[in-house]
Amino acid sequence: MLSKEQIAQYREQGYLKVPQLFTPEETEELASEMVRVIEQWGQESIGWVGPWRDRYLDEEDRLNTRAVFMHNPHFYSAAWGRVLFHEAMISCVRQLIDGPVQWHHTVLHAKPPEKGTPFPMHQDYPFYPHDGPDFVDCLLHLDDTPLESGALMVVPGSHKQGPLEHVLGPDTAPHLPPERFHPDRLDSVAVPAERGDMIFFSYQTIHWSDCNRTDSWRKSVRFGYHSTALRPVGRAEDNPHRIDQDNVLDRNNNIVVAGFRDNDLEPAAS
Ligand SMILES: O=C(O)CCC(=O)C(=O)O
Repeated sequence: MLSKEQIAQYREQGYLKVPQLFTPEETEELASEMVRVIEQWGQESIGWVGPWRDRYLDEEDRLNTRAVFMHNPHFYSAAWGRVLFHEAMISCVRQLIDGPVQWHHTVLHAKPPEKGTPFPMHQDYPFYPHDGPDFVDCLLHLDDTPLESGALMVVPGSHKQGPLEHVLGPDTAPHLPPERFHPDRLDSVAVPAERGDMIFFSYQTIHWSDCNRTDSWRKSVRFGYHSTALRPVGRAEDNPHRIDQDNVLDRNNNIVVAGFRDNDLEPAAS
């Protein structure tokens, strides 16, 4: 259970760290299963691409950072399927957003030692826009994550501005224009964490993180959950997150993890 103060912090600041939300045993199982998933199915890349790299990295690092991203670890590991219903995590999410809750995504962001990629300032909203604010990202730390390993940095209170215009396009990950939104221009606070800690943040909170310069991996997994009342917006016809015209619910991410989804959809036109 979150305290009133913790809930108030999330509402005011747009983020909240809950130390040791996962027990050491739970984290150990998830971390070792994730290493197995990475070893068998993972692929290294340089990380997010785009013009932002010129503004965040020196010439040598621009092409040499490393990252492993992995969507849907439950495709490979039952432990990662069970965790979607993790009682302590879901009970926190229930306190942060109204009504029944549905799972939206699970994604690993792993920064390998020494050259682990940074992330530019951005909101998560443009990655999966929906028609309301009740969308919580939950970042589970599978490793100790001190500042030097590229800990999460957030801009407190930035979620209150709502969705901001991002640099978009086929050759870039969505990011905020660096002329206005850059760590040199906009203050942010570091949220270092330990293995088993979880950081909750609104998908409208501006955040970023630096390179991992340590000699250890920095792996974290983001779960996205939202109110069942939210609908995806601004998605193309063929986008899997789009609600089907025949009132069939989203096929890919319609797992209700808390409460009951009432049928409030318009009847299909015959
Ligand atoms: O893991 C991080 O440091 C940041 C990842 C990120 O930007 C995100 O989860 O949207």
